Amino acid sequence: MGRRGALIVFEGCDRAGKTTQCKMLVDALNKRNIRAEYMNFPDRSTAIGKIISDYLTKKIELPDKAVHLLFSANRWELEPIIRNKLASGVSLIVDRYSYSGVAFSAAKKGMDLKWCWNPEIGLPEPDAVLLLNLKEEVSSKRGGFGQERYEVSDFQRKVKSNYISLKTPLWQFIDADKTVEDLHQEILSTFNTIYKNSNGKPIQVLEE
Ligand code: 2DT
Repeated sequence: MGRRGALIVFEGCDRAGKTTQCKMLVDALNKRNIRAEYMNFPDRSTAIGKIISDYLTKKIELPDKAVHLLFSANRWELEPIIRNKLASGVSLIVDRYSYSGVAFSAAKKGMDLKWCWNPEIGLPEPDAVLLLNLKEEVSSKRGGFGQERYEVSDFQRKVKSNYISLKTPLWQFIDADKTVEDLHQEILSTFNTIYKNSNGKPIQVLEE
């Protein structure tokens, strides 16, 4: 039996370059014969993901708590796949995870961090969470927000402060204010360390 894959999560506010960097990392690893795949949450392709997508594009309205549980259920429906892939040696580069789930929902009125974290307990814990950090002055120069729910500055500010509250030793803050290629090189070298350190360690689960 070979080694398990590493579970690496990317988090951060909109426009920090998460998706671009996740995909570049997967390509670079595959070129180096390290098996890796991209995953993203919400995964809008599943039955639950379709409801989430309708909510984000404002086609439907849902109570805050209900939609929070759908985002979480979207991770739980993929949990067996995550476990199988990691066990078979595939590293997963995940674009948003439970931390986005909590940081976004808890930015709403009447939603607290603890309540929001509860349904995440028991999901596979990442080997590392890379938070791509961008100062607001810089992110606002990267073009306007889209039309989806949550794409407004005030809300994103609350999300950012929630991310800070969720910080654990697994987190690594990465300054995203650099060229795409420089950021990629930094992430690649960070990955190498995480990959080495995760060898032989069983996957843990998210705890209270
Ligand atoms: P993308 O723009 O990355 O598709 O995200 N979100 C995400 C939540 O509110 N809860 C979650 O659990 C997750 C994973 C963040 C779409 C939006 O969905 C938010 C932005």
